[in-house]
Amino acid sequence: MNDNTQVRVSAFVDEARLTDRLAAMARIGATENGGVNRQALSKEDAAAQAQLVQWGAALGLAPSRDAAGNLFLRLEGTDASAKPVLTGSHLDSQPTGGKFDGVYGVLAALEAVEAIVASGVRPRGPIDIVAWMNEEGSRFAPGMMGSAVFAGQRGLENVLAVTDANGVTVEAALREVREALRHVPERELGGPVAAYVEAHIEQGPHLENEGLTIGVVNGIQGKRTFAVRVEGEAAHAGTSTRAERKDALLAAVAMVQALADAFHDAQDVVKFTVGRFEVKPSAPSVVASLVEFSIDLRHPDSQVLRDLGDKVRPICEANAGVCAVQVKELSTAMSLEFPAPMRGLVRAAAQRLGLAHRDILSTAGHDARYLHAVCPSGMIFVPSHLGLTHCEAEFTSSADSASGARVLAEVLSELAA
Ligand code: HGY
Ligand code: MN
Ligand code: MN
Repeated sequence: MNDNTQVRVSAFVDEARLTDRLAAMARIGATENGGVNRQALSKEDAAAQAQLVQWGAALGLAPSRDAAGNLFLRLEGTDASAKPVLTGSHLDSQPTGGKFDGVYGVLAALEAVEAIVASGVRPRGPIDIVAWMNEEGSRFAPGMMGSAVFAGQRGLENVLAVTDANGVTVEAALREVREALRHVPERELGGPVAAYVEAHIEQGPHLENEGLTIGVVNGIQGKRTFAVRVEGEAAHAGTSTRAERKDALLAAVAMVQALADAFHDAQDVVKFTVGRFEVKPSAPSVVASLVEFSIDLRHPDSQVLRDLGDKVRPICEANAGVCAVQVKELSTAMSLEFPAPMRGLVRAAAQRLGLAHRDILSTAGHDARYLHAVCPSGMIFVPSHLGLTHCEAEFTSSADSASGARVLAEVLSELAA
């Protein structure tokens, strides 16, 4: 930044502009109950990316896309040789997602950069706004594909081969999105990054319950995800006896119950979720021949997560009975703590702006997990009304959205100085 860094770039954040853009994005993939269905690499995702590129163009930001489908908008600095500061989140949503998860971080980044431009302060290093490909992992599992490939934590080929429920590969879906954004130039995958900051909704009730505006995110709890496949035999519901059946549904139900019993803790810290449970042929008079279900297991203590996660396979096998079972671990990520200097920047900006804040652990996962492996990273939380998220009722107020963008603008201007 030049010598007028005392200019408070946050003063140029425009609450109405941010609110209008959040509302405009919410119309892309809008569901009838007030949420969004903008799943990764869908036409809605492509439309949201095109909208972001259009807003960036009005600001003179140069768009680019990498081979993993991550989208970037660059504000050039005065020193072209300096490593870029990255800021953003994701545009994809859950099938019945909310209007803020992910997209808030992308639009807060755009708002913060627009405030920096409006302030007249020139960053020394470039600032890249980023929309990571497939953070949510709903259509293509596991999530955080774009940031993991960018950070060299997952191979591009491995990701391109993943298919959705209809057998469409990430590679084929990426081609369609690339076609919709054919005017956006390609860029190298990865590359040096000076720092990464992600603004995100809390996805929990604590900030609102405590009357706070900003969460200084000190870390992200660990998470392990699995895909379980239980194979039995289809049989007639009226003529096949229990003794001769290989009922995949009853075996899968026994596995899920045994896992829930094993992971039950009185402190309610373990997070065990079976969100997807698919039965085939799913016909009322046919004994289930196949069940495929997901496991999402989380805990802030990495050793506990290791110990519990290592029980998944033996518990499934012990409850398979006469059926066959395959357990595949899709992702393994231990708990992490963001570096103190990054947390200090967020905390100091909140203090300067007179915003009530506290340190907070993220129990939700974020792309910042993978950036943390390659550069100093940090996160800024804003309150979620009633903690509601991954649902259509998700809400963050305009005032809180703007406050988060102000903190982000301050932090970015210091990082890119
Ligand atoms: O699942 C998560 O924690 C993130 O919201 N995708
Ligand atoms: Mn998110
Ligand atoms: Mn999410």
